[in-house]
Amino acid sequence: MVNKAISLIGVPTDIGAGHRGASMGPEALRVANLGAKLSKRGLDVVDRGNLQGPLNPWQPPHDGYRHLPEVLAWNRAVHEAIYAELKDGRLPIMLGGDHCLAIGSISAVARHCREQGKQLRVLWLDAHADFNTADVTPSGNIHGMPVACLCGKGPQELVEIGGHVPATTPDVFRQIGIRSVDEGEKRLVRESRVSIFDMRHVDEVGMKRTMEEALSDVDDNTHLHISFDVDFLDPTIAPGVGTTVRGGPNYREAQLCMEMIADTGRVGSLDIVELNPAFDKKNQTARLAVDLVESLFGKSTLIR
Ligand code: B3U
Ligand code: MN
Ligand code: MN
Repeated sequence: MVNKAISLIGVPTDIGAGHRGASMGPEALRVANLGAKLSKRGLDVVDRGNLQGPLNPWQPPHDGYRHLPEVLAWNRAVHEAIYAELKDGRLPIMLGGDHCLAIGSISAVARHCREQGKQLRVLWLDAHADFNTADVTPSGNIHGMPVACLCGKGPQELVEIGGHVPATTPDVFRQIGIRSVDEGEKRLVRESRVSIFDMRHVDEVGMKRTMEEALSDVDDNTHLHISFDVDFLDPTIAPGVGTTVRGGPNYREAQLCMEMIADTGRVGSLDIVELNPAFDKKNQTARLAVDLVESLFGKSTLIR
């Protein structure tokens, strides 16, 4: 059974992104009624409001990283907030914000799992592998680097968030929906052996088999963390993100993906990131994200 005590934590920043606007993500998700929709499903939802951190100075990269001190400050705040909720026995949902914030959230989840003797699995739903390092990044944007950082490849201060280095290992990740990986990043991903179910795989075997494979070793001792980058979805249904990449899952594929994760009953924490209202139309992408999160928490189209 999924934990019914849910805490929403807004993290209004675009500090790691290549476009401004993901800082408005938390409010767009609230306007799309995320809290009320989950409450209606019988969940006990508390909105903790927003974390605070530095403004975006919009500077070019230094030594391969953009805004490293600010990214560090936001991620430290995220780590503490997410860890506190888990320690309190609650299920945190981080309302991003850009994907660099997953360094803080997942390092906190990993710390909690280590202390509780739980097996951590991270389902990384994204168009991108987010495995860049300073040496290979085309942009210096840290939202393209969180998986590498969590696996110990990155600037020391970020890699050390949460105290345990590395915070996680590549084998905890299952990446789904991937279709845009930079050249140098491809080599890193192959060397690290992160398990990737890219769109070619989804096209060939379908979402059903993809999810069966991605969830195959989930057991009663598994804590599932879902890191939902909204650019996972096809841009025709989800235009409200900074970096659209065509050829993503359509509505029904995305819905099945969420329903199959829900069926495990092992969801323990969630990030919703990269939603960018500045690129959206009438909040449709936020509303779609909320709809899919409802599926993740058990809303089902099943009749039988
Ligand atoms: N891989 C590119 C682009 C990118 C990564 N994540 C997003 N965009 N959202 C980079 O800049 O690292
Ligand atoms: Mn991402
Ligand atoms: Mn992405």
